[in-house]
Amino acid sequence: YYPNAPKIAVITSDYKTDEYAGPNFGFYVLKANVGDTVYKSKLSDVRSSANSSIKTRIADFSAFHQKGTFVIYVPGIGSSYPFKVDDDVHKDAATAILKGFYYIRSAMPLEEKYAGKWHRPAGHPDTHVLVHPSAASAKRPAGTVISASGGWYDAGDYNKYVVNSGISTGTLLSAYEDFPDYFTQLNTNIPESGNGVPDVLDEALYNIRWMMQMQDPNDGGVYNKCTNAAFDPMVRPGVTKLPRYVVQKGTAATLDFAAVAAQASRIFRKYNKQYPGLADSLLNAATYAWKWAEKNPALEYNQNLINQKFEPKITTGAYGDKSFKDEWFWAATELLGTTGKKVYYDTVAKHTTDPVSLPSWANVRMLGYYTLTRLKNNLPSFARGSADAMAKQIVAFADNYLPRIPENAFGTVMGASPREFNWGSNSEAANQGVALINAYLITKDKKYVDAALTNMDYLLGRNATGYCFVTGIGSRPTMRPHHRPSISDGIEDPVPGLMAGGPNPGMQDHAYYEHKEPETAYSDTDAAYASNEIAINWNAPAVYLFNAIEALQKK
Ligand code: 9MR
Repeated sequence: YYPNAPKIAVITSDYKTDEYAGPNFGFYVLKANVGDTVYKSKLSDVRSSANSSIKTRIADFSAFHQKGTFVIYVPGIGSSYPFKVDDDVHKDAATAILKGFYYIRSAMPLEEKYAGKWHRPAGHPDTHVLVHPSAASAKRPAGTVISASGGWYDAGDYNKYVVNSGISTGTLLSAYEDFPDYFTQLNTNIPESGNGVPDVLDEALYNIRWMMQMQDPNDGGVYNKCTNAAFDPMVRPGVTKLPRYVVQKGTAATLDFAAVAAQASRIFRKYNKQYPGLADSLLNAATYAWKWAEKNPALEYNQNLINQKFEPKITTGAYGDKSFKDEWFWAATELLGTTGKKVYYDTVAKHTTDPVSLPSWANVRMLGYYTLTRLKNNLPSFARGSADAMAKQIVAFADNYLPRIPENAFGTVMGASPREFNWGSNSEAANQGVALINAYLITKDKKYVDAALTNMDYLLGRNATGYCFVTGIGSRPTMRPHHRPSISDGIEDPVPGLMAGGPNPGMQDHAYYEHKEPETAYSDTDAAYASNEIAINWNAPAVYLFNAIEALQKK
C-alpha cells in the first residue's frame, strides 16, 4: 500500500463472514514479527458479491499512513500475509510486468545477465517462413520463402499474430507517451538498457521490427499471423522445426499495423540519433498499409473459410475480427496525430459518434480516443473540437466506474457484473484502470487514480481467488501458467512478470476448476488455458496501469 492512498483489505472467512467475523467485528494492523498494534478499527457491514456466493467485510485502514511491514489481524479469523506500506511499493510489480515482454522475445537468446535462471537459447528464428496458399499473390506465390524474424510470442503458444500485437504494442507506446519522464528513468535490465532510448520503447521496437516484416513490400498489405499449422506441444521454444507460415492478409491486421507504425514513427522521431531513418520508414510503412486498406476496406481473416479452400489447414489462434470501423478509426487517429493531414481527419470525423467501449483485441476504438486526447494541443485546429468531445467521453466513461467501488464486495472497480469475467478477464480489469488513468490525465482529479488503484489491487490479490495474477510477485502468485517456456524449463518458478488471463466461467479448456462462479472460475494449473494462459494483450494494459500508478504516486 502507498502511505497516502486508500488502504483496503477484504475478509472472506469461508465465504460466511457474517457468522464468523468475531464478536466485535474489529480488525487490527500489527507490526509484522513484532505484533504491536499500530492501528485498529471496525470491519464494514457484510457485502455480497455480484459474481459469486462470497460475502465479505472490508477492513479500511486508509487513515493509517505509517511506513513499514505489517499484518492485518481479525480475532476469530486470523492474520493476513505480511505487507508493506511504502512510497514506491509497486515498483517491483511495475518493472516486472514490463520485463515480462523481454522473456517472451522469440528469436534471440535470453542471456543469463538479463534473464537470470530463466536464460535460454533463441526460439523460432522465423528467417525461413513460407507464404501459405491463402496468402499467395503474383509476386509471392505459395511457398515463397520470406523472413518474419523476431517479435514476441503471443501467449502460452509460439505463434505471432499481428492483430493482437497491434493493441499490445500500441498500449506500450501509449504508456510511454503519457508518462515519458517516468519511463525515461525506468531500467528493466534488457540488452538495450542504457542506449539512450527508454526500455519500454526498445521493448516495443523488438516487436515492431517483426511487424514491419509482416507487411508485403509489393502491396502494403499485412499478413494476419506468422504461425505453425497447429499449436506446438509443451516443449522448449524453437525446438520443433515444423514449417512456419504467413497466412492471408486482412484489413484488421493491416490497419492495426498502420496505427502502431504511425504512432511509433512520431515517438522514434526523437530518437533519430540511436535509430537513424526509423521514423521515416515507419511512416512510409503506415501510409502504405493505409493505402492497401483503402483497396481492401473490409477483408476478414476467416480461418474456417480459409481451411475449406487451402492446405495445410491452420488451427492456431484466429484473431478473426469481422468489424473494421474501430480499426479504421484507430489507424486514422494515429496517422492524423503523426502527420496532421486532413485526409485522416475525414475518417476520424466519420466515427466520432460511435459508442466508446473498453479496448480489446477486436475493438481498438478507445485507443484512438486516448491518442487524440493526448495530442490535442498539437493537432491542427480542424481536429481539436473532436478531440475535446472525445476527452469528455473518456471522463464520462470513467465516471460510470466510480460508484462501483463502495458497492463491490472487494472494493474494486472490476466485478460489477458477471459479464466482465470472460476469456482474459484480467485485461478487462487492467483496461478499466487505463481508462481511469486517462480520465485523470484529462481532469487531474486524483479520485480517478485511486479508482484505478483498486483494479491494480484486484490484479495483485484483492480478488475472490486470493491469487496475485502476476507471476513472481507477492505472497501467492500464479505458479502454473499455461505458458510453454514455463512448463518445459524444469524450473519451479514460472517465468516472471506475466499476467494470467484470470477468472473465466466459460472454462473452455475443460481443465479442473475447484470453483466455477464467474469471479472464482480460475485454475492455477497449466492445462487451464482459458483462465491461466498469459498473453501480450493482457500484460500490456497491466504495464500501463502499474507504471502509471507508480508514476503518479511519486508526484
Ligand atoms: O484472447 C483470445 C480470446 O479473446 C478468445 O476468446 C480465445 C479463443 O479464440 O483466443 C484468445 O487468444 C488466444 C489466441 O487465439 C492464441 N494464443 C493464445 C491466446 C490467449 O488464449
